[in-house]
Amino acid sequence: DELLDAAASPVPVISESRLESRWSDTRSYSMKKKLQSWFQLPNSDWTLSKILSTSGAESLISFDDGKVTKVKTEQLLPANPDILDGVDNLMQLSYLNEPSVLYNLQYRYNQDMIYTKAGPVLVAINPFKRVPLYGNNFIEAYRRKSMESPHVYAITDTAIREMIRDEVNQSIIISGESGAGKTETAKIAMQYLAALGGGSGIEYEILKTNPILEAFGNAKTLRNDNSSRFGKLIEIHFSETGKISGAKIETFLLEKSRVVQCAEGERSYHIFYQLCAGAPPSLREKLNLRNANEYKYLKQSTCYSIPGVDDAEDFRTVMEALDVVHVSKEDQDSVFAMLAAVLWLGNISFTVIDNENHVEVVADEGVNEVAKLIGCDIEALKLALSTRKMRVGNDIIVQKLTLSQAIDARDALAKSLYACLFEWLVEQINKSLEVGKRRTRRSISILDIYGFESFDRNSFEQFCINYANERLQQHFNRHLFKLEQEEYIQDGIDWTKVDFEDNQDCLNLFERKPLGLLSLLDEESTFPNGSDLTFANKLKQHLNSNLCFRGERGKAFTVCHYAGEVAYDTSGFLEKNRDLLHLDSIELLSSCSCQLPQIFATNLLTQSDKPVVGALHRSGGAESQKLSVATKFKSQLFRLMQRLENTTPHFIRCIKPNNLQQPALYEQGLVLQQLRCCGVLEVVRISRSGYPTRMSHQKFARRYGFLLLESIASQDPLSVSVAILHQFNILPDMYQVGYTKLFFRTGQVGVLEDTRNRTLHGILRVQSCFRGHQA
Ligand code: AOV
Ligand code: MG
Repeated sequence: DELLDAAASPVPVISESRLESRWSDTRSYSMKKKLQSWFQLPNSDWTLSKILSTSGAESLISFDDGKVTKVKTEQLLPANPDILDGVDNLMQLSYLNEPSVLYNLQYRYNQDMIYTKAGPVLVAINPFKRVPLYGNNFIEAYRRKSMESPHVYAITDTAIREMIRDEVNQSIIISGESGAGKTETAKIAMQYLAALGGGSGIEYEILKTNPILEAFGNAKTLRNDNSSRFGKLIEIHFSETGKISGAKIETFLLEKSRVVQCAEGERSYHIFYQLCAGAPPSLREKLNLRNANEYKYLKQSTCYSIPGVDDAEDFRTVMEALDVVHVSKEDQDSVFAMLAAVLWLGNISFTVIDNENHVEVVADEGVNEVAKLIGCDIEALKLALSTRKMRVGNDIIVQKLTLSQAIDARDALAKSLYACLFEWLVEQINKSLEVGKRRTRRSISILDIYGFESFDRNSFEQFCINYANERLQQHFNRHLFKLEQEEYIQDGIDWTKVDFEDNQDCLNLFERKPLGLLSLLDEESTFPNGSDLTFANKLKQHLNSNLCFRGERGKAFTVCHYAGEVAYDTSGFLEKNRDLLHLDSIELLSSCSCQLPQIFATNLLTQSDKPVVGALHRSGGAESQKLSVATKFKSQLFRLMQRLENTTPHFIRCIKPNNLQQPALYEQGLVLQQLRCCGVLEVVRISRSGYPTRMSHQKFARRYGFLLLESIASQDPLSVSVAILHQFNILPDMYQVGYTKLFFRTGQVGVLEDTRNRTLHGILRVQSCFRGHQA
């Protein structure tokens, strides 16, 4: 808007030098000097070309380097006039085609302007380097509104203002694929809220929850060195005077399998490496800590460090942060003891004792340490990991476990310990940030979940993560679509509702009962003879006609997500969905002398509907029956969506410009794929079918009035505007006149703009001729 406003000054003068200064690179400037169009190169990147001539279906175009070639005219897409280079809202583009959008974002990105609006949505392109856009001076500038270019600060500022003005809860919803920058963006938003709503000191605590949750809930993956492995909603509450009064954090489905296994090149949760590297000597001794490479759980991926990350230093940050959120030193010690216990659990091994593969626990340092750390009897621990109590009729019998059952029991205990610890920590943090019971309408929630993931091998975790993203995408679609249409209706223009193609089909594939992915998974998980293979077969049997589903060979299936196809391998699905912990293990925990294991045991038991002995599992063991992971996650997501529905949403779409986590590398294809699938282009497409360009009657008259060839009777802006529209023969279905604004279909203003530029350049030439004469 700034650009357009400046150009619409009453004296229509644009000097060449001013135009040129907008291009630090003069080469690109000469490239763009004339009317240009986009041409797609064989590598799929788009490049600007100049149309020399067009005859029928063919055009002769020239490139920057002077090469001339003949192409099909349909291969060309119109480029925007120079004046629109680097506009800060994509809505201002006359041509909303993909190369134009890509070019505009890249133009800005190259100058560290990583934020751009796409209509109401903020697009953030990950710079993978420090950019000089943050800190107190910027916060102050956005607060005073002396700075208006798109920014997380600006969108957060809007949220605060709307919260106060409308007394409606707000939400800032951040999405984008893994590594796109959601978590960083969430922190930047929190920084702004803390700065504006600070004063009570609670804002400091809120900021300190980040290093804690990242240490316990983030890990290095192949996509992101600091990948969130849980979803998070933080609801920040404000007092009547606009000061932060408290906050509440809700977390979603932590990926607990990572504790016991992770892929080559990835790491387990940061906190383990931090503890091993940064624990002070007294703590090391107390926990009998080793280096990370001496723990089997950490060793399996042969990746211990992250470039540029100092785990020891980060451990100190976490300890400080725990102090700030009032976790007592004693509790902190218990937390570290639990972490060490998890690590030592992984080192527990078994020996086979008979030819039926039954095992005993090897009496070594591993069991000793675990027993010491959680405060249980060594023999009880050995029994819990190698046997299972079963009820047969009225008798309880003890059955020995096979090697693989014992390993599963051990890993299940490690996973449970860690997940319980994570939940407990969040609970402690929430106590510290406590919001009064009174519900106000002054809160801002920030949602930062794990981004869409597609690896070579995708398992149950990706299945859940991508399902969550699918849900979120729908929320995004519905809201943007609704808002878009509301503006038309408000300004009184004719508007037949545009049906928007959304991801409902894919959601149905997941959620439909009884023949949806989740239902079928649950059903198979309760069958005594169900296996990953029977599950996969059942999917193929029932879902093959679904367009979003494709059965693959063996245990695999593919889902067509909004963000792309993902092939899932069902290996482990049932086990992970059941997420069973033997009652023996829960009993063990409740027998511990340490406080945390006891608390965990209680929580595990209350989470279960009711403990059922000997009923459920094919192995006939005693397990606590509870809701499946998928069902629990689904209802959690539903509740989340309900809560978000009651807020005014503000959307931020993070984009990853390359897969190498490198600065200054903008891969057009990758960006385009994200723009397409994560909905930005869909917002743009909605705008296309609508009237993306809006200008007030006044502004339109001011900007183009001088192009009128005939003088008209009335000088009021609307009459002038209508006269311009007639003169330029803009067809009636290409625009609409609203109460306050003119609404144009895409491309329409481009024609006017070209004429205006040509006329202005004409005036310029005349002026410089005139100056030449004078000299
Ligand atoms: P994510 O949250 O979207 O991924 P992150 O927020 O963790 O992604 O960002 C990944 C990395 O990108 C960060 O660790 C930073 O190095 C860099 N980065 C992101 N945003 C910025 C920024 N504004 N300025 C500088 N560097 C940035 V995942 O959690 O994997 O979905 O599950
Ligand atoms: Mg993240």
